[in-house]
Amino acid sequence: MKKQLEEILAKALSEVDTAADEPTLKAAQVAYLGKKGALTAILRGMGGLTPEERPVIGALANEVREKIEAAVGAKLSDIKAKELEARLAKERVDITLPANSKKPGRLHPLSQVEKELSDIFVGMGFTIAEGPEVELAYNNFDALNAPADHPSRDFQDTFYISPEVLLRTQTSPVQIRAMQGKQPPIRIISPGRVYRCDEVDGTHSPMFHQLEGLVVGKDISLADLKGTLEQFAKIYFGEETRTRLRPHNFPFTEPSAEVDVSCFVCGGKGCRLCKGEGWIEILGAGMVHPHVLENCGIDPEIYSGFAFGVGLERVVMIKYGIDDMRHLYENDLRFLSQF
Ligand code: 2NM
Repeated sequence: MKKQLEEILAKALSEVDTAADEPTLKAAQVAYLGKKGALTAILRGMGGLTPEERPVIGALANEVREKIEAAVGAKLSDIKAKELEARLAKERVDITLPANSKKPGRLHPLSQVEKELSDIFVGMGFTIAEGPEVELAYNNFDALNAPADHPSRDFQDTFYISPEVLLRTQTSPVQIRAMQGKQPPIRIISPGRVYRCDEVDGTHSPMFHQLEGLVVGKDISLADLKGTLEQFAKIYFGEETRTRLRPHNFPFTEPSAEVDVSCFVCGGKGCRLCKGEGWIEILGAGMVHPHVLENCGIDPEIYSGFAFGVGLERVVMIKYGIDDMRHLYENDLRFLSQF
């Protein structure tokens, strides 16, 4: 019987040792230590032993059981550790791989320029004002001193909704609303969409964008206008930029001017961008006409003001050398992703 026990121990230890996974190990455990196992069968047969043999074989059988149990326990931890190791190796994440990058979106170049210009004027103390794109003809024309027979009022140039209501042709009605609602001092800019009944071509669109500015207060002079626009031009186009005013005519300003900046590409020598002129026209401006102030309930004997307007499409096209305005509206990512 002793020999049998020793054989069982040897076989059990070898089976436990070669078990590669938990089910095989459990099967070996049951085969030797289970109710119908080999060791249990031996213990059951101990009734036929002599009283001298019984304690010796009993002790040996216990020893064998303990050894098998210990071996099963050790092997189980071993298998668990190996399984964990395999899982960790399989699920390993390589944190040195570059991230799956998502390309962020961006603002349309028109919106970028609108923001750049707005930021400069906000930095000078201007507040951003907004108003409706569907406007009263009064705010768009009459209050701005445009006589009933002024060519800009022509049905051919303006989208009328009714004789009294239209799509604004400039953002000046926003300034009119500001002056109607408040006594000076006023210092606002009004960026936004405007509409004119134009055929689409490389330099025209029935919808485009403007940014206008208005300052009204006591003793506001042409010097303030020139100084403000000069400062703006230096910030936007570079410190060396010079500015000049050329006489012009608008119904809502007197005097009126077109404003040129020295070419930021050639510095004034003459190049392709400025067409050999050395200057680039960038703004319209002037001193607010006394009639306009009066129309808005502001006394022109006490207050004066200046105003200016810039076309944003024009600024974008000059800044980036874009030759056709239609690129700005076609939403072609091959174009837009360059900005
Ligand atoms: C321009 C050019 C010159 C202008 C005038 C006014 C107002 F309401 F004060 F009369 N707002 N904007 C103005 C003046 C606009 O755009 C080329």
